[in-house]
Amino acid sequence: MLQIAKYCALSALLALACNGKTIQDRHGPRKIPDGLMFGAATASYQIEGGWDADGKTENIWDYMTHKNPCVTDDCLNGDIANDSYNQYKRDVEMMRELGLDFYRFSLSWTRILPSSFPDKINEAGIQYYNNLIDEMLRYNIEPMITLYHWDLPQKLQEMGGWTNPHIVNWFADYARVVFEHFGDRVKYWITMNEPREICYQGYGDVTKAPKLNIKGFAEYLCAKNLLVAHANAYHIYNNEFKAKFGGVIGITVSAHWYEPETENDSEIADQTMQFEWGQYLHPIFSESGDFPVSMKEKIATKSAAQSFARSRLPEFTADEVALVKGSSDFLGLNHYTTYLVNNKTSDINSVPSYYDDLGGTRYQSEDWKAAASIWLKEVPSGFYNLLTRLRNLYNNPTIMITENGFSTRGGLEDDDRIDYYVSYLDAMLDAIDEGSNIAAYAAWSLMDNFEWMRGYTERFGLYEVDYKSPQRTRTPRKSAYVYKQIIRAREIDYHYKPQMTGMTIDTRK
Ligand code: GBH
Repeated sequence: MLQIAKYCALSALLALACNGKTIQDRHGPRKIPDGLMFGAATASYQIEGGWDADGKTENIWDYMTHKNPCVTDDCLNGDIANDSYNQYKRDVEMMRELGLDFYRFSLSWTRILPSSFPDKINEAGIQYYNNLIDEMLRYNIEPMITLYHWDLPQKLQEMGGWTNPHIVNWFADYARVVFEHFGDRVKYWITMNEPREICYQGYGDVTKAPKLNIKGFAEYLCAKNLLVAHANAYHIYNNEFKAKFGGVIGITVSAHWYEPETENDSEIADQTMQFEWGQYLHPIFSESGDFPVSMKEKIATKSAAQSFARSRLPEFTADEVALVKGSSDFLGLNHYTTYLVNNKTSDINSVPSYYDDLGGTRYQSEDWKAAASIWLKEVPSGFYNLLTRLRNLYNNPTIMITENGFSTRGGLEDDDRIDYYVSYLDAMLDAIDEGSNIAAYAAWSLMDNFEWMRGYTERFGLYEVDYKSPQRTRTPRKSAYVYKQIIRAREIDYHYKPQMTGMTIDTRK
């Protein structure tokens, strides 16, 4: 079978020429290897609502959107969102319709621990997650839980949040409560969703809560503390729960592929990847541990030239390097898109800052098919290239694709989303054929949800959500029928045309 995506991977130019052709050029259906699990993902603040229900207290997204509603594009927030706090049975019904093997969702810290700490455990919060987990298990759908998907307790933020080194204990205490309550039934754990987005966007920029914008400092303090906090949770699970329950635990990073514009740009492309995702993966998955050497050197050199007394990137102690190294049973990967990179240093970066420390310029080609989100273009060859790079860099780790997806402005006929999913799955199968060890794939998202600063203006769902209806009625899009067919047939049929009527529950479940 001709594997177009592979040839498209050769250069940025070829990628432009090849992108989008993959599907038409295929003939017969393509088999999915046995054992690969299919799922869909969501996150607590994006779907639950019930922001102050039954004892839950404010997190940083509640606080920020209440204080300044128009911080989001549509001035809306997650107070009600998809009302999954009440509609969870419908959510599980959708998982059954799709025939999912697993569902990835996250827990709201302040729903479980209203004081942020384990002095008071909120039984109503525990009950909600027990109900959801038990409903899923009734139908053989594996829960995959993310402990932290961005909704930090506001109280902890007021004490510095991820920049306060004490958070490594606060997070560990929260994690232990979670494992104690749900560990008997949940076998897949993710500590953090997307450290770079937490630290850079929230602390070094204004594109996520808490919008701290302390550039060139706060994002690096956050990175170090977050990695130690993650490692603490990993070791708690390993030492206190694993023998009893037998699950696995890892971390999820977001990783774009960065394609050098010309041969002369390959070094800056590599460094961009070291800054963007190597910063979090190298300490855990490399042989040596610690932040990537090139990153440490770049920031130390800049810091010295700027007359700082020490590098703005904090150092790990030898004990911390050892604690963090190897602290993941698998590599959780969120992948959406690709950028081109060149050496031209942009002078719009403030000094000091993460982007000034890194250098170079990133952009996307106008020829790539665009999603509704400004940052998201369809480049399946980038997925193949990224998976190949991760296989080679980190000794072929077990990878769980914990998010992949495409945004529209809404509507049930989402052929662009279908095209994206099919071509990205195809690229993933190319990497598997060459030896990548991929255990799971989750679509982002099960349903439309609160898209952070974009509010409800961008839609990622396999199911459309009607935000005007009190029940937040969910309706399958065309892509839901296609995803269901891929899971049921365990093959990609490039010519499958769904009827889009009579969504039923797969009898297998
Ligand atoms: C995921 O991040 C999140 O885990 C998920 O919660 C979210 O709903 C989903 O993406 C869709 O966005 O605004 O121009 O600064 C994906 C990685 C990296 C994508 C940062 C958005 C922001 C670009 N994200 N990027 S910009």
